[in-house]
Amino acid sequence: MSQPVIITAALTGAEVSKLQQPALPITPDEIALAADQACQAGAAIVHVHARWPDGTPSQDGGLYAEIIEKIQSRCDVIVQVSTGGAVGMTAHERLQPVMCRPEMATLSMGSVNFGDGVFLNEPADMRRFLQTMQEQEVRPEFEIFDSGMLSTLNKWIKSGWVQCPVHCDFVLGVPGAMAASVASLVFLHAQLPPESTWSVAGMGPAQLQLGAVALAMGGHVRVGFEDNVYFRKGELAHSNAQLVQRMADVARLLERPVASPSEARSILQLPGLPRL
Ligand code: KMH
Ligand code: ZN
Repeated sequence: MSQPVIITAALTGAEVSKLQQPALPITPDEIALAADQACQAGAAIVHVHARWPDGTPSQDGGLYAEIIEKIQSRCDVIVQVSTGGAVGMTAHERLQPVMCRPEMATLSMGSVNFGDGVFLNEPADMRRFLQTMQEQEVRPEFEIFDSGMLSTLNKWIKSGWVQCPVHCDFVLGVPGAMAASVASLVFLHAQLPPESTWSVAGMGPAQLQLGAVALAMGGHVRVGFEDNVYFRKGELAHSNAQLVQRMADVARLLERPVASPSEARSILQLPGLPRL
């Protein structure tokens, strides 16, 4: 039997608006409900961004604490907070959710153009993010938007700052970053550190297409409104759970069982809850 696939649901993101996707979860209650529904549909991890009630992206620690508590009171899903936040936020602002000690947090491995903006990740800030995650025992998911970012991660491993195995997420198709193509995925996959686990987050239609490729390659998959608001061309998805459910169905067709949160913890070697 093939290894179970970990499906991550990226529920909200920092860029998508309710105008683009009316079902976008914004408040802590909406995010917790969306996390629960995504978990029931097969997500083992939820990637969380917070928003203020008017939809503005926020990295406020109190808001994240409320979201995490509400998610955990509903289901056992692994909570992965964003430290990417939104373009233009300071590193100090972005790091706040790590202090809530979730099981996982993202760590973007370099700077990249991001649409009309620049997603800035200075080396000293990245090191501080890593150190804080290590101190707080929060497992990083290394976000790779371009190939130089994977070279940097390999250098960190060589320097002994990071121990293998690591978990990477290839974020493909952001305008300004690496294309959402099979060639990109295969190229990056060949440079992964030994024993790594990895997932792919394809933007737009590539969410389904590269997700299917990752399933065939033995990788894991991220779906959800942060990266794609459509179910198919011209038809909005009606929930994050719908996108998770479809990927879970494709996985089963390809004979990849869908990992529960506890199976995902064992694949990723996470110590598990409780965290206090
Ligand atoms: N919103 C992007 C600028 C992350 O969550 O860590 C960065 C991002 C990455 O979404
Ligand atoms: Zn994100």
